[in-house]
Amino acid sequence: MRAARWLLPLGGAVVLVGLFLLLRPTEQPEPGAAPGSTVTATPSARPTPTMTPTESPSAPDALEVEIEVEEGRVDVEVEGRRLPSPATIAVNQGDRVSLRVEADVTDRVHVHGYDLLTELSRDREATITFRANVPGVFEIELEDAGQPLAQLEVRL
Ligand SMILES: [Cu+2]
Repeated sequence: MRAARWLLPLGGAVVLVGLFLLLRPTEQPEPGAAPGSTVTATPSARPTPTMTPTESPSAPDALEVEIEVEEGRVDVEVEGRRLPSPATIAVNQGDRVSLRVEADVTDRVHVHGYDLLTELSRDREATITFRANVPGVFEIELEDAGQPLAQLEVRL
């Protein structure tokens, strides 16, 4: 019976210490990890999506196509390489194409589908630069003579 008397206050002390230890850790995280840190984190989340110089109009990455018409004969070169005739100029959708046509006649160059029309003559070559956005196969022709120069194939 004596032992029980000792145990009672001792047990009370253990409970108090236990409560103290339980309460301490719950109080610590509250002020520390609180709303302050989450609020300051969000504003810097998406910065500077403005620096993309890809759509410059003077982009030098255009595919160079040269067409030469002489005495009815047509030569087509892409990036300096001669295509077998009749020529099919294959590009990927979205490519920029720089088309230069020289001829010994006065006529107009017509890029079908894109409906681009440019005059040319013996002393004046035609230059047509465009972005091949429309997929398909289109004729490039000397409009007035009705003479096909090449097919333009725009692949997806
Ligand atoms: Cu035409």
